[in-house]
Amino acid sequence: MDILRYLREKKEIVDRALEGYFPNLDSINSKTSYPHSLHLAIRHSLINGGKRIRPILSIASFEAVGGKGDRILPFACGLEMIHTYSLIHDDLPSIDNDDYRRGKPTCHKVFGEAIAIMAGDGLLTEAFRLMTDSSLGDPVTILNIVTEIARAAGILGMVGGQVADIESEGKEVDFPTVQYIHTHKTGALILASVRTGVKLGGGKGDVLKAFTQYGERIGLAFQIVDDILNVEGKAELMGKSTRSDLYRKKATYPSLLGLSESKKRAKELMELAIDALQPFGSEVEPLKEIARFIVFRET
Ligand code: GRG
Repeated sequence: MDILRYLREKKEIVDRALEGYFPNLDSINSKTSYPHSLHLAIRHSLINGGKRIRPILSIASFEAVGGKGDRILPFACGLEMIHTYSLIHDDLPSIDNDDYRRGKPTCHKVFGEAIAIMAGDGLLTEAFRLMTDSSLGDPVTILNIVTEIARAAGILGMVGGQVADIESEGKEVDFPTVQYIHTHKTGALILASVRTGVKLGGGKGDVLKAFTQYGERIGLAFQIVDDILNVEGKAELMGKSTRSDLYRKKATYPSLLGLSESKKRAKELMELAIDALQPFGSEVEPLKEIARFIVFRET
């Protein structure tokens, strides 16, 4: 299959849906979308940017287990909104202090720190409003999915991993600490994206178990590759600054294991992720290709 075409088509669907949830520029400039700065800051960071890997994973998983229709879209968009909030906050001067993201100046560079913090908070909260819409399916399933996403995004997941990451800067950390950072800061939301699609599509038992293994493996591989790209990626392609991990003395796979071992581990995880989906047929082909894309990507 042509994975680049698949990713492009799914990204267009996600982008269109995201556009629909927020006021467009014309209505922001009219008086209906007050406060304008908040809406402009959210649009700046969310619209027309990013690979949309998390929402695409949720859609691909939903469809792989037989899910049909658009019910997945509010979850796909909610996951992307949570991810975008984390990027806005991650870039703040008190955290990574980054100037570029998704090919543009970071949110706080354009709108100031206070509005950037609020744009992140707004996206996080709005994501949950979107996902708890009771028309999306059986309320018990919706509640179960939303609880899992909250767990993955919060103290037991992404926020916990981010704090461990911040506190590891400049220190010599051991391998289990790096593993904790990667599986929580990045892996948890990726895994939740896969499991959201499976659960909403009705997948249970051994199916959910196999997709969970897939999600855990690509989640870790994603952050290892992010570490590798921070060392040898091209900033102009990636739309964000590179080499910053070294400067900030971050706990990363390359800093602990070296580049070549890190690449080897990322490829091993990719193979293991693909293996986890071996019991299934052509319906999981997009997910297998996404695993390869994650490891061989340049952005
Ligand atoms: C609450 C103050 C406060 C901060 C929270 C939770 C958090 C900040 C940050 C999470 C850490 C984080 C940003 C993890 C994700 C790391 C990562 C791999 C980002 C890049 O993801 P891509 O490549 O980016 O999918 P695009 O732009 O393509 O969406």
